[in-house]
This record gives sequence, structure tokens and C-alpha cells, in this order.
Amino acid sequence: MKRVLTIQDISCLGKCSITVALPVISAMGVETTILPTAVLSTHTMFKNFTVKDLTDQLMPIVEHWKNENVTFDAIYTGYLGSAEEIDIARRVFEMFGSKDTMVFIDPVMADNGKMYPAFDESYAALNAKLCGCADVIVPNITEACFMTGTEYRESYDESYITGLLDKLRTLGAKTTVLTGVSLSAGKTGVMGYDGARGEYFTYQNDRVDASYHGTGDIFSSVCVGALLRGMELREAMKLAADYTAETIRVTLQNPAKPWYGVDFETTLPLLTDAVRNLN
Ligand code: PXL
Repeated sequence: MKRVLTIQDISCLGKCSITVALPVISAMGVETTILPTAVLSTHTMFKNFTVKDLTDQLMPIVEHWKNENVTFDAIYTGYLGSAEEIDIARRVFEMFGSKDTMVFIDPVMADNGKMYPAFDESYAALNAKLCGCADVIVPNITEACFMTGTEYRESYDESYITGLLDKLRTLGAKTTVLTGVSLSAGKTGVMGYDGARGEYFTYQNDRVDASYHGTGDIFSSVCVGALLRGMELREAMKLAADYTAETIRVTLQNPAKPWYGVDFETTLPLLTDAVRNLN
């Protein structure tokens, strides 16, 4: 069984970061090791959340693993809380990286044109540098703008997206995928540059008119699971985009849905089915 290390926070309530990555990737038949950067009472879209920073625990934990000769097929980073944690992520890539280890970075820090609380432009610059270590990066348009110094636009055309992709490519990641890209009315999905094939690709599905917290983490977790189960990049992106859209659709039908996240628990069997016949 493939093994991934994911580095992100634990938001105890909120259906994001590790509380999504662990069930989603596990359901896809991939062992998931966690390196929790902080414990928060909720994600940061709630008011008055608590935070216990775990930065001082991170190196002792990974050094223990190193002494146990643990190896990872992939390292997946999501929400990292500080400059120091970005630096630790880089050290973990150096300690556990090899030519066979996929480094997958979701530079979580912003959405809808704005930074999340706790982040600023200098954090974006550090995240941009970290992205240079990756095999695959999956920023949304807002994160891509902050990392490349590009003006954020609500409405855009394909040339704005390819322009952003070209700027992102200069950061150094092999494959660059922009998420939340809507190339025509009623559609949304991804547009990326596949470094292995040297070409752009797009995948668009029907837009569901609702925006939920944690859906970026679901998308990334499915990509990581699918890639580790041997799916091609495009297939993995399609599965992740379709699964995320279907989960939002299912959530909208639940009259008792929580406001803070989606009902991925209901749709997890789709992922198990999708990987059932893979090696
Ligand atoms: O879903 C991204 C995310 C992860 N972790 C925390 C967050 C957010 C987004 O706001 O606040 C703590």
C-alpha cells in the first residue's frame, strides 16, 4: 500500500485540512501519516477560534520517523500556519524526498480575492518559494495572484488563466494546476500545465452555485489519493473535480447541512468505487 505524509493543521470542528485528508485518502486505499502543525478549535472562518501551535513538535516527530527508517511515496502539504512551518515543510521534503516521492503542494492561504486571517503578502512570497520544490501545485486563482503579483479578477478569459499558469510555472513546480477556473458560463473546473507532457489541459464540469469551506482540501486529497493509486494526472483531476462538485450537490440537498463544511461522509463510497479496480 502506498503511504503519504500530509502536513497541515487539525481544525477539530470544521471539515477541512486533516479531518478531510485522513478519511478521503484512506478511503482511496492509501495509508495516511499526519504531521499536524497546529490544533484549532475550528477553522478560521469561525469567530473566536483557539489555536495551539505545534511547531516545536514537528522536527522531533519527523526525526523519530527518520530513525525508524520510514519512507513516503508522497508528501502533501496544505494549510501551514507560519513562515517557520513553511521552512519545516522544506526540511521534511529534503529529509524524506527522493526521485520517487511526489511532492504535492496546496498553498492554502486565500480565496475570493482575499487572504485568510493570519496571512499576508510576505507569507505568499514564502509559499511561492516552497512551490518551487513541488511536483504538483494546485493553487486557486487568488493564491496564484498573490504568489505571482498578479491583479485578481472576478471575470477573466482563457488568456488571463494561461498567463497566470505561465507565471506560476516560473516558480519551478513540474506540474501546475489552477483550481476554481470557470471558462464559460455555468461551468467550473481546473486548467493546468502538465510538465511531463509539456502541454496545457482543462477540465470543466457543471458549476454548482454554492461555495463551501474545505472543498479545496477535498479536491487536493482526492488528487493525491488518485495519483498514488496510479491514475494519470488528467484522470486524477477529473475525479477530484467531479467528486467535489457531487459532494457540494449532495450537501445542498441536506436540509440539516452545517454551514461550515460539506457532507463528504455521504459521498466517500464514490471514491472507494473509483479506485476499486486499480492496482
Ligand atoms: O480549508 C483550508 C483551511 C485549513 N485550515 C484552516 C483554515 C482553512 C481555511 O480557512 O482556516 C485552519
